[in-house]
Amino acid sequence: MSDILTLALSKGRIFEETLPLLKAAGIEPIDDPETSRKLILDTNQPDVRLIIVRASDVPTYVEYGGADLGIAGKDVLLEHPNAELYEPVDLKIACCKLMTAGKIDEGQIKGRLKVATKFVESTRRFYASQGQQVDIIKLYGSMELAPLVGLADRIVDVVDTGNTLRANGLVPMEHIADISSRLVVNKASMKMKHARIQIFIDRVRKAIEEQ
Ligand code: PRT
Ligand code: MG
Repeated sequence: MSDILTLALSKGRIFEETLPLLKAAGIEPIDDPETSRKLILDTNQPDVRLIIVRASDVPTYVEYGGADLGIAGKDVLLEHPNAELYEPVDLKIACCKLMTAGKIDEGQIKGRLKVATKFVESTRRFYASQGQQVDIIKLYGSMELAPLVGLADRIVDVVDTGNTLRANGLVPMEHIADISSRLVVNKASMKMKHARIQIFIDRVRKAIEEQ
């Protein structure tokens, strides 16, 4: 195993909210991923690098050792229930709720409920726990559209302010899970690079407590 520590994270919300935590751990990226086209970002620490991946790919990179560490939303981790990963820290960033939602004026729904979502695994488990049989329709984005065009009766999505639902005539209905981002660690890295990873974890934990 190389001496380099590789941390996988996604652009946007997670990157922005992770920056202060990285800084507290003494790590500062040299390039800004929003303006750089590089997918591997060097940091002020020569032996620490960041890789920029799709939010939903973070567990895959970390599980298979493409990265030692990663930062992923719990919504994403819940879609990988069998991933071999450690999840040592709740970073308490990018917080939101996983919820069902539907049309304000949906009226009587006939037959089996159709639910559109990119969170197939969480949706399946939620309705199973309610003892309700539903048809799940897998989408990759713009879920809010599905009830408006009759593709589905309901959606399952992450909700923060609720503005996106409201703007599309939808209302949040059932609460499925509270979501925040988690630090995940590759199991082999945790053994082979234990001291360095433990220092990183301790610094991040301290930064969260101080926030
Ligand atoms: O874009 P891509 O498909 O690569 O992935 P992504 O959309 O999941 O990534 P990104 O960067 O948008 O979100 C990364 C993580 O941030 C998610 O996995 C969540 O854990 C977390 N997070 C926190 C959110 C939100 N808040 C959020 N509001 N992720 C998405 N949203 C979206 C939501 O899907 C909806 O379209 O924002 C809209 C709702 O927001 P409100 O404020 O209108 O309710
Ligand atoms: Mg997105």
